[in-house]
Amino acid sequence: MKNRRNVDGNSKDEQLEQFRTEDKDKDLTTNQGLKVSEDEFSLKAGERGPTLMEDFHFREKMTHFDHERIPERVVHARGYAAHGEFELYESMKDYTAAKFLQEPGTKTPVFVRFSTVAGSKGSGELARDVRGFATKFYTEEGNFDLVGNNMPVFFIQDAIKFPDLIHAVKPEPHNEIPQAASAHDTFWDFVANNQESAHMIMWHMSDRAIPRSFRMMEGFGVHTFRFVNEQGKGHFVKFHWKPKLGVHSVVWDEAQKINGKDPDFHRGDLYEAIEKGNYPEWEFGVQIIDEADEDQFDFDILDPTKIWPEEEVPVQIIGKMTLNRNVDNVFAETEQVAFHPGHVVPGIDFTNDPLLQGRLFSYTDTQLIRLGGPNFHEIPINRPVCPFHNNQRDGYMRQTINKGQVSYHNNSFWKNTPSPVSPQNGGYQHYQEKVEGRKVKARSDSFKDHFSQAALFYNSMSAPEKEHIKEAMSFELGKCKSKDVRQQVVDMFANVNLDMAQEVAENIGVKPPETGGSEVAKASPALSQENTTKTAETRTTAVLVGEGFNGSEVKKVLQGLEENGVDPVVISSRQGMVKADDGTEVEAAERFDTADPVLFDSLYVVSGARVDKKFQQNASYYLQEMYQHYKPIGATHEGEQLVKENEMENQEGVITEQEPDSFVTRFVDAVAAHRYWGRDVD
Ligand code: HDE
Repeated sequence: MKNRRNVDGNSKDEQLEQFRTEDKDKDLTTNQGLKVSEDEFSLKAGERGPTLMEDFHFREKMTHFDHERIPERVVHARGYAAHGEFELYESMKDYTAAKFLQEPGTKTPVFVRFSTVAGSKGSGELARDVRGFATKFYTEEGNFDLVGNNMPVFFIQDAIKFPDLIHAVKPEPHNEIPQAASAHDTFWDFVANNQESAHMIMWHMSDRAIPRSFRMMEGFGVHTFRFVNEQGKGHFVKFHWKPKLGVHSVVWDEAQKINGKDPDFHRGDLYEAIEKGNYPEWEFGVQIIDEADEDQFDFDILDPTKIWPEEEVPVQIIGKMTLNRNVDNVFAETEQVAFHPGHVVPGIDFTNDPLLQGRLFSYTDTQLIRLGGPNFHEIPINRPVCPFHNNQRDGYMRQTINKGQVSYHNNSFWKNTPSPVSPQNGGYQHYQEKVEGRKVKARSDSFKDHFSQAALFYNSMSAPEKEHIKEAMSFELGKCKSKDVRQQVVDMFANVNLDMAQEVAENIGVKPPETGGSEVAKASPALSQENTTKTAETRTTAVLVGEGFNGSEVKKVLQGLEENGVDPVVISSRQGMVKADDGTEVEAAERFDTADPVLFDSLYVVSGARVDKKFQQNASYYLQEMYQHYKPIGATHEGEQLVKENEMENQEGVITEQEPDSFVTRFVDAVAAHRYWGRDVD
């Protein structure tokens, strides 16, 4: 296989092309290339006799099938990925020597895998959970993996606690319940007894844990990394992905229903968006702190349970990532991709964040068991697009045929090649940080404030976001059987906000804490989703159309919605053509029962002159659900009557209007507003 030096946005695709195969219209053969004449019946001694050992075709087919599964990831098992490219806007030359961050306009191929953390490979995607956001940059200097999450902090400060955290959140070992959920005793017992989790729990209880779409999540490198420039000078850096569509979520009741109606909701959304050419985009941002300013903050900048508030350390936008191609084969690409925070390029280095340090060990180790040996870098999706040569040899499934006599260093036969490369010529050199200290198993005092930023987060939330946090906490703790755990947790969160803890305590039947509260009064507006980009682009609307609808006007509305980037899906009592009185027809892509209101962002009720009672009941169910979930509702023609019957006329975010053009304008604005939190739905 030829590797290339000049990397552009297509380099990875071209490399993968060598491994793709088309089976369509081909002869059926065994894996040895032998043409097969019969694939329905095994070889038997007589038509009703036993199967014979010599049936090599049967044995090969069955054995391969028997070995088809590999272990799922111990965390982040449920994931979905896509290809794309990263384009640099702003040179980072002053801060880093990384080649892909030098020249504005440079394009680097990327592969991104999103995931939930706790659930198994087949679990529902709308679990209340952190989302993985892992990006592999295939640069000309080797792969750089930014293995991040959609939340900027983490539950623990030291990697040695990771197995404990994951054991606590995974289904409980004695009964393997519950799947893909943190709402159970062991998780909350862990929280109460590991109070460094406080800040992350606030994020976990917030709307961030139930994203509307992978396309509408932020991504964070979480740890403090280090940029190192050509001169060897270092800067602390944090990485951010900011979605062009803004950061959006669903509400908890919806999330639970979506898990039943469409457990593939997030992957389906990403796949369809890419197939339709609505390529998701994120801007890439960096926060940079000078080494001299390391101690200038009221938190330790190496503590992974802390953010650097954007108002104190601005996020500089330096590039854009676009996902523009779905995978050809989920197992080959999405399942076999192996990320590792230790995959870095010259100019990017680590810091002493103890969580990051531990991750550097774990990721290779886990691939060895998951992918079955040390050659996982040869799997097509994992190969760098630049050449790689060393003296590592053999192992299970080795594919490279290394020619020649030498596989050691130093050697005279090959004049010491493959030879190390000087840092001036692109050889990786670890940052020469001066380190002194005793060997201790201890936590730094500067890592001991667990509540200030948890309070900062809560202070930064809008009123509805605060409500959601209290509801989420009440739900999760309400699912804990142990009253003692419930009590410990509310007592702990009294340190974040006393009112919040008291309200939750009232809900879950434990004693409201009497003292507590935080002295932190400041807020970081950047943390609230109320302040994010809002747009109607790519939002979906369920359009309920019945027999005898007003053909020409409704067609005009549907066209108007599409022109404004809204994606209408026509739903009726039956799939197929629905007839208007003027002879116009629209096609219902879904029936009431194959779709569901929780699967759409908004509702447009048309109804029709000849709809039956059942249609009206279904439409009322859609109206009620949409209303309860604060979503935009529009109605024209007979639909207006249904809105009246459901007592929703003139309510917030409910648009009734006959004139098609002005209906489109008003409805699109409502769709762009996303949710109407002012509705009284309790
Ligand atoms: Fe991971 N994590 N992690 N993690 N992580 C894995 O590696 C681990 C942490 C993250 O789509 C595993 O290949 C330790 C933080 C993502 O393939 C494993 C610690 C962050 C993915 C592992 C952490 C992450 C993983 C399991 C504590 C955000 C999925 C399968 C120090 C910055 C990548 C695998 C994909 C996966 C270990 C904490 C992100 C076991 C020990 C913090 C996005 O190696």
